[in-house]
Amino acid sequence: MERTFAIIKPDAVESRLAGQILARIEGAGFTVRAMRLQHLTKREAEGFYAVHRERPFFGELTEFMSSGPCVLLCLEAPDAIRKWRDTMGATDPGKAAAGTLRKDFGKSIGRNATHGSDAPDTAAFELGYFFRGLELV
Ligand code: 3AN
Repeated sequence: MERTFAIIKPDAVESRLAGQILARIEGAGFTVRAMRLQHLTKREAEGFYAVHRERPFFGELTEFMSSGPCVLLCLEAPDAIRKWRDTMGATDPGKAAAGTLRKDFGKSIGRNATHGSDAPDTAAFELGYFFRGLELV
């Protein structure tokens, strides 16, 4: 079993798509191990995306991620990190494969409905950034 960190981003929550996305998560075979609705501050979003600090879209990204509540999730499944990336689809919804969450629910490369860790080390950092050990038992 493996765990990964996922976010249902503010665009999807605002559009009342969180329930549909959660149904797709469970339908794909993930177990939800932790979940919380949270409106991030700009500073919290900047800390989360610190690896992207030098990217030209860092300001836009952190503004957007702190623009409204999102759903924070710990998902568990065999090969969860890769499986969740496959379920989300490509970063740009215009390039995402048919049947993926970003294809179906994403609006643009920034407003792309969901986030997922890209490797075991980032999953560990991201889960630890948002969830206490007690919430992940
Ligand atoms: P992914 O989330 O698929 O791993 P990355 O690591 O390329 O994608 O991008 C990190 C975050 O930055 C994503 N949440 C994505 O929505 C956002 N992002 C990527 N490129 C742009 C862009 N050109 N403009 C705005 N936001 C972007």
